[in-house]
Amino acid sequence: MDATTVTVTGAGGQIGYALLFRIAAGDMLGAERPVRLRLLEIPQGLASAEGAALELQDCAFPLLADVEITDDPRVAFDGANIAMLVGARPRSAGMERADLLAANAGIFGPQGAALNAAAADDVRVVVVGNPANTNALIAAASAPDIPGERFAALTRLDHDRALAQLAAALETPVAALRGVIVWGNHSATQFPDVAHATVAGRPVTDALAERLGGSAAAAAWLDEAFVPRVAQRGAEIISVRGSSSAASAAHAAISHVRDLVHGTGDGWTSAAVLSHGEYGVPAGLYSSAPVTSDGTAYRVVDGLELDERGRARLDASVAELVAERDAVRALGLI
Ligand code: NAX
Repeated sequence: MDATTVTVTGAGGQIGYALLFRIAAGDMLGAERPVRLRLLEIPQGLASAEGAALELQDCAFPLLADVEITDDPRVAFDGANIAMLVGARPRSAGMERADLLAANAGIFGPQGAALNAAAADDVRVVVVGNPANTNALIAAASAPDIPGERFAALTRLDHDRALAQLAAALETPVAALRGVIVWGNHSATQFPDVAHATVAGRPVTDALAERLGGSAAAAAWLDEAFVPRVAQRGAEIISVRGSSSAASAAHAAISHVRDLVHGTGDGWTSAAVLSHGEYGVPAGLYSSAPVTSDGTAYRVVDGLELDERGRARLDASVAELVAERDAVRALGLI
């Protein structure tokens, strides 16, 4: 079987360290598929990526065909079938939102252009680095020859966090849950939605109402406990662990690509994909939605009902995405 070229940016960082070994082990593309890893770093991060490459070698992974490390995006994306854009500029003290967007446009614009010039015809891109949705927008805008549907921003971690919180509240295995959705931006405005979710085939809202003593109590738990817990879980991890989510983010990125290339089967998952206007989200934004894949691309599951509460929450998150897009436009970055 031909090797698949997987490019990981920010490969010397903590998510990179949790990601590379699982890709090389076959967790993402399958136990039959050889992989060629291309690791992109900035000069200060090269030594860390080189160290990870030495350890990859020491694992003697049967599927790992090759590892190349570079600080040149054109080299890193040469022939890339899968591009995982993890490296980003974090917010530093005193940085305004416009500065953060501009700094990241300075990363994701050139990377989009390099993807456009060098990647394989079938390239699929997932953006992990924050602000992920708008970074995906910038990268896609800089890659005019690559269909915008090939880009996505990761909201699978939010989706998995929502599943885990529900499973804990209902004292049920995660495997019994279906139909959770994360809408909007990968930020505190995201909307983890259970309106279509089921537990062992039964509406989650009914199961919650039974457990919590009525539908008003269930609605209050969703608004006051569930949604904020999921949306602010990243901050909770930082406060407990002392650094941001790494292994769980890497796992979510692996799951995102695995389900994209192997298909979602009979369920859906969540990813921030290019909007064509579904659910009133302005076309051209990358907004999280329920998605399925047949093994070629993620597509939005259209036609689900959004109640008034859901509509308001999605609108608020989309307003934030519109503001980010407008700020990037005002800076002449897209
Ligand atoms: P680290 O700071 O550990 O690693 C980032 C790495 O990226 C560093 O080694 C840095 O040298 C490298 N880098 C910076 N600019 C680069 C460039 N232009 N080209 C190539 N590499 C570059 O951060 P880590 O914890 O790995 O997080 C990476 C990104 O993921 C951050 O933006 C973070 O906010 C984001 N996250 C996104 C999540 C999601 O669900 N979408 C969840 C986890 C995480 O917060």
